[in-house]
Amino acid sequence: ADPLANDPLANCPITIEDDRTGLSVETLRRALADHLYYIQGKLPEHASKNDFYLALAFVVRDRLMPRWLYSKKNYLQPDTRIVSYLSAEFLLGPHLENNLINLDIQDEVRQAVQESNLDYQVLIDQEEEPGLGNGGLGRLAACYMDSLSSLEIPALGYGIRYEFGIFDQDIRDGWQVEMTDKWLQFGNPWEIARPSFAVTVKLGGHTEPYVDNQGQYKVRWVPAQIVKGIPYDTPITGYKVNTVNTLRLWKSEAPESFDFQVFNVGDYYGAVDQKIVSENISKVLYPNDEQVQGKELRLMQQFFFVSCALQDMIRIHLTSGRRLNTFHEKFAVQLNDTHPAIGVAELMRLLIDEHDMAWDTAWDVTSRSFAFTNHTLLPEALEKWSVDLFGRILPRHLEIIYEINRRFLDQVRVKFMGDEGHLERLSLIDESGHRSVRMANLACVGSYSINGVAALHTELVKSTILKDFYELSPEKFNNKTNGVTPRRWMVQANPRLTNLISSKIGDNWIKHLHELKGLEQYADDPGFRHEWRQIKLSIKRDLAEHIQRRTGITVNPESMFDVLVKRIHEYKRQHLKVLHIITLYNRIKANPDIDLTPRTFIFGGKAAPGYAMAKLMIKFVTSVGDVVNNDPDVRDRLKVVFLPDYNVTFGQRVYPAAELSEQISTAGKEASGTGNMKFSMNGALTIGTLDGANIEIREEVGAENFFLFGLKTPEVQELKANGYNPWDYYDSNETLKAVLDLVAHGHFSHGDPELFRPLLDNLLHHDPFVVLADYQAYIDCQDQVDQAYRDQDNWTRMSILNAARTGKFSSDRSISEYCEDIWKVKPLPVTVPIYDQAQA
Ligand code: F58
Repeated sequence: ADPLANDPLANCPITIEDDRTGLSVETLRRALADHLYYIQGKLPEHASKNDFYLALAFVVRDRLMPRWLYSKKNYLQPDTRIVSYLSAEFLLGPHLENNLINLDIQDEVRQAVQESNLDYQVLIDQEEEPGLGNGGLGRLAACYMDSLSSLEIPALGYGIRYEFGIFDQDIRDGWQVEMTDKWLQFGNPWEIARPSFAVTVKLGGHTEPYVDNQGQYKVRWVPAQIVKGIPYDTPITGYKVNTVNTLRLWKSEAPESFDFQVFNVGDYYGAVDQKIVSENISKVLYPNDEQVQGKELRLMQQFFFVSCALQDMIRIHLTSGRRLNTFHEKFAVQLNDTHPAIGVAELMRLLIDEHDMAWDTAWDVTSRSFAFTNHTLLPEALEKWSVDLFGRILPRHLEIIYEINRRFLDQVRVKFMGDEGHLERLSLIDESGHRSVRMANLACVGSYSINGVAALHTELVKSTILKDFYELSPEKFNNKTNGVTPRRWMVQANPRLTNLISSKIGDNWIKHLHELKGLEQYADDPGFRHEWRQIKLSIKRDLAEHIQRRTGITVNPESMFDVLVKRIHEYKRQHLKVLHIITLYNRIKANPDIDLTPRTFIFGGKAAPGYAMAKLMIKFVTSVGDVVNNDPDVRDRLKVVFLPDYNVTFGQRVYPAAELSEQISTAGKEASGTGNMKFSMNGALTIGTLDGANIEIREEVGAENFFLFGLKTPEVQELKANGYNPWDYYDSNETLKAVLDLVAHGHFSHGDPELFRPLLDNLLHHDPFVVLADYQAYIDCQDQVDQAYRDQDNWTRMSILNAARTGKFSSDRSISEYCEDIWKVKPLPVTVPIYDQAQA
């Protein structure tokens, strides 16, 4: 049944402007007042900034609603193929301005807000960003949703509606302090609950065999607990198209019927406990990046949202009038890392146990549905679950995994006859020590495509962590270099640069980023360079003001803005950057009149709450900053700033203001990086190692416009294989020795030699990320940066060329490749009869 066939609006098109769809300034102004009055229930004189923000958000939401409804309607057409993006994280960032841009109503809304005597920027800044992700992986999912809509691809994102997203970070006495992120406390105008599509999810208990009424032997899962998943839908607008896809996030609740059962037998407190357990599942995002802990609740989260998603997809498929043996024709299901990999076993269970499908058919459907993206090479980030824990939560899935494994290993035996090593490594079960389920192996066996996120990363995946799978099924492996959306990271974040670019080459580049190439011809134009530089300077001034407000530190907008923002992790080497700062500081102390390029070092990023070394690295940055910023000899030539609570909103401020982008991970450790792309697009030059997508950025912008340093991946491997001894570097390098000794003597810790001892000990005796081995190369390269910055004209030229040559790093390019090579899905433009008839 087509639920919209009788849409009264469709049959009664709007031909005059009304308060829900009208776009004239007058109508928008009236709509704002209307929402304040009737939705917020406030008179203007009693309304808070937030009330006005919410009213405005509803005005905008109204205007995307017809597009959203007709995009949803398309999902239900029998032959619409849909991309289903499964991700435990979606780091969306604020919606309001993004939607204004995509709907192309920014000017009208700005004017209506102004005529309502309100400040546009104040309302925009009011929005609390949904921080439902840790870092790159979650943000990538958000960029990909944007591109899917902008490219008019029918897509559904599925994830978890965490009540508390990534913690808010405060810095007290130089240390990170975590606070809960109460993003929902003042209401979320961008979501619509859909309780009528709620599903139930089982957990725990045991399985038992039975014979069904057709005489078939089957298995029944008798759960210990049932939870309800309620979907909350958020619209994902495309840029200047009708497509508005849906991000469907699931909230866990206790099912009424279930706690009544307990209640009836008199166990009231038991019922309350149960309710708490159920609601806990979607309570909070785990704040670890690149490090997994085998926590029971985390497994429950993963299973919960994946089960909800697959049940929802099955409902959609059946509603569109098709049979389940064609599920893989309806949906291309992308696994964003191994977090949703349990979906392979869950789809098997749903098809076999709940929809009576035979194993072979179910496996055929399942293994043609899933595709898997790997985002990491770090061994500590590879998900494994102890068999005990797994069996306690998902007893039926454990049986199914054993059966998948049995059949899989039979095939492996044929291919690698007599080679036990292959069998051990390919097995879904790790039998060494405490037995565990290997989620990457499950994802590989159950997927028809396996991809890495940058060219180097994909090669390393094939030659290291998934080598055996590559040898077994090379045809499954492919690379999809990451990308970022120019709508958020240029148009929204950097309107001034956007306008300048569009004034020269038109605005087609926003949809076709390769067209930025057209800027190359202006790289030598003195007038254009001047404008380019003035814009950068004005943005730097704004950031300087923000830094002053936020940290009390005064920075010089004319100094070089040297930026390192990303999660805090040893492999990302924030400490290497600090060693550079101390090196410059020592030069000044030795020779106070030394001529060096004034720099402002801007750091930002969160440390996982349980990662002591990362937290100490934050303290290291802030402590060095305290000394350097206040030493009169420095004469403000160096300023070190750690901006608390780095998030999407702050990213939008900092990328446009940056002149030097720090991408200094140990070669072979950063899968891709995506911040590197955002900087480059906004005209920052990169200092970086040959790691992740840095390699491809350098290829695109030209080696002469990129500051390269450091060991290459094979060199790092070789160094370590030959017994790397960091102490040798300390011993033989006077400057490095002076830097580390200064720290050891407590110069940055009020004389306390203990504070940074763990950091120093680690560097001098282990140094797993070869910081000391790369130190001198980094310093030398930074000296070249210093020299290059002195020639402002040439620096600007390089800056323009960087922006002009980043076309490849649009997420539109990435998504087009996924669509063509993996998903086999084509654009499906959405028609909206309300508008189309009105226009006719
Ligand atoms: C990141 N991974 C990679 N993981 O580190 C980065 O190189 C890459 O550009 C990005 O993915 C997108 O492909 C990442 O952000 C996480 O945050 C996980 C969160 C959940 C636990 C395991 C890490």
